[in-house]
Amino acid sequence: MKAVAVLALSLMALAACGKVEEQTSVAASSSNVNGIITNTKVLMTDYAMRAALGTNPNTAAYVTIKNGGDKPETLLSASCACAAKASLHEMTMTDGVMSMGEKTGGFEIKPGETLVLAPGGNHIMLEGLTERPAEGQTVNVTLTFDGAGPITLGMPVSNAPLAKTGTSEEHVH
Ligand SMILES: [Cu+2]
Repeated sequence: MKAVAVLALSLMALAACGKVEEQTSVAASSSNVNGIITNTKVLMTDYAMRAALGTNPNTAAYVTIKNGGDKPETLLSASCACAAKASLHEMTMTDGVMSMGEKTGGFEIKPGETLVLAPGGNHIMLEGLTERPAEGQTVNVTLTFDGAGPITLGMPVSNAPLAKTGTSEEHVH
């Protein structure tokens, strides 16, 4: 019961996009990967969309992108038919207060480097949802790069995107 309560609390905290919680560090080792998509130079893993919560008009999507090419690659923009507006959001800390805002010019990924957009950090912001993405659905999000061009990902929708499943907790005594 205790584990369930903690999970529920963390979901509530994460549902508000502007609030950052430290427990989201597990995102990098996600088991909620729907596949790997490679487009010559960029490798995308750990992509997912957070399910629409209640009447919240906004949600977020996440992806990890590795630049396997020999030139810098910039993620310029994102788009989704599911929302009136999709943008790249960056988390910044100012005077101890975390806030999010649009990343002007996009995210540059140098050769061999990896861009992580994950819960609690930088993310794809989806504002003015025109549908209500729900757990278990797949929603297309298109990412546009300066070199690799547009790449569309079928993102799995989850109430706890990129979170580990809870089954391993059963072994704790
Ligand atoms: Cu945001």
